[in-house]
Amino acid sequence: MGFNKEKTQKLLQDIDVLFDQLPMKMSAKQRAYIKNVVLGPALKDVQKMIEESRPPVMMTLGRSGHGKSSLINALIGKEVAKVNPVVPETRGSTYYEVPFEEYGATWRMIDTRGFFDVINEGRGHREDGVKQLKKEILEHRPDIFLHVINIKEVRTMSNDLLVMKDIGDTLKKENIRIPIVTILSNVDILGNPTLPIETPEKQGQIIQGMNYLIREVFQIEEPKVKFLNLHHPARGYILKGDHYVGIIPVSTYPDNLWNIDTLEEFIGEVLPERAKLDYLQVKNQTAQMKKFTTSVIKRFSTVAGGVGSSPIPVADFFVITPLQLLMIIIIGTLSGKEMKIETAHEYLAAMGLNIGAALGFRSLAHQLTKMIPMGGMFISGGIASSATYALGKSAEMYFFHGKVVNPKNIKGN
Ligand SMILES: Nc1nc2c(ncn2[C@@H]2O[C@H](COP(=O)(O)OP(=O)(O)OP(=O)(O)O)[C@@H](O)[C@H]2O)c(=O)[nH]1
Ligand SMILES: [Mg+2]
Repeated sequence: MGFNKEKTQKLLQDIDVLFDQLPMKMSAKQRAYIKNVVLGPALKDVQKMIEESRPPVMMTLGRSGHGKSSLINALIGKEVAKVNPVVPETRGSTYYEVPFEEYGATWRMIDTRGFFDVINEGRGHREDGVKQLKKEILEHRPDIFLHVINIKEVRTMSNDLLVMKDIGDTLKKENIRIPIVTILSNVDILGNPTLPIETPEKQGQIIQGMNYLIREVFQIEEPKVKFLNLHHPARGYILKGDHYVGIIPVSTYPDNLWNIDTLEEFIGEVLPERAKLDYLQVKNQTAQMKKFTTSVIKRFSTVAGGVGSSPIPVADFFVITPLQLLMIIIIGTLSGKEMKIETAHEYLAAMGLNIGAALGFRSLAHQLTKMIPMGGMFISGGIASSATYALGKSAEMYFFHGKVVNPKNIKGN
């Protein structure tokens, strides 16, 4: 199961429910303090992060028949866009609102009509076509362009580039920057179609195709190009340009998908922060989701540091414990666990802490302090913060990598 945004959001809105799950035995005053001063700010912060996230908006561009609709289907993992071998299939732009119910997430995909039609409908029409395309771009404000080019046609791309330049100029005037990922499709049927894509011969042809595009079509200088994967140069290039950010070869043919995972990961990196959560939770990408976790850990550590800004006696360390438990639960949730106290228990048990139902809250706090490095009788803000950070990192290693690492062995932030 993956991280479910809607469900998590609902749970976060109901602090009381979560709070009641924590093993608390304390006075009403203590309870109010923890709730309002300690947990409140941290929860609000995470809640805000989730609330502000929105569906990613991805727009395909490219000539008719080059594989725009096939790409959309490959990314979504099922057929939503019509695919047709001969007749231009996508006539006007098609807008897809793609719900992923199991994750409570949504993607927005706009499958545009082919450039080819736009360019070849005679002078007047061409202008109209590009104008229409620009109108749609400004209307939908995509986070990313997926420019699909059949790898066999890289040599005939000058018309496409004119359209791209035209679009680029318009966006510049409006002060909008939309990164373009160039996707070279049809690599499976490049050269000898019976050869598997991973053969050296085929990989060489793919690299040739990418190089041609870079040198002759984009005319980008070598230093601005980097391999996406050093061990597999044919998986794609990163471009250090303002607009063109990468070239990724793929096969979107359903029976012979290739390199879609590289593309998926790359899109995850290029999307703006706000659009990432909805995208990543669907793709369940550990590496990317961890970036999210990192910011959760930082936020919780900061709040813990604030609580300890007037030194608190070690004996009172328990005021931070709920905060830390909650952080562990949220990290577990981001990794795909359920948002409940048992998720924290699972981690603590793996660390060798036995959290039976009968265990009092103070004794849990006491056990936690033993796991976390701190000397002396008082906890300063700095220690509260770095201890919380170490605990978060340890929980992250456990939930994301199944590794048991004592927070004591984690160096500070
Ligand atoms: N073998 C192979 N065929 C592909 C690939 N991508 C697309 N095709 C085929 O090419 C044809 C056209 O693909 P579409 O995805 O419909 O192309 P499109 O860009 O959406 O075309 P329009 O909607 O007309 O603009 C279909 O028969 C696809 O199956 C690929 O990577 N490999
Ligand atoms: Mg299409």
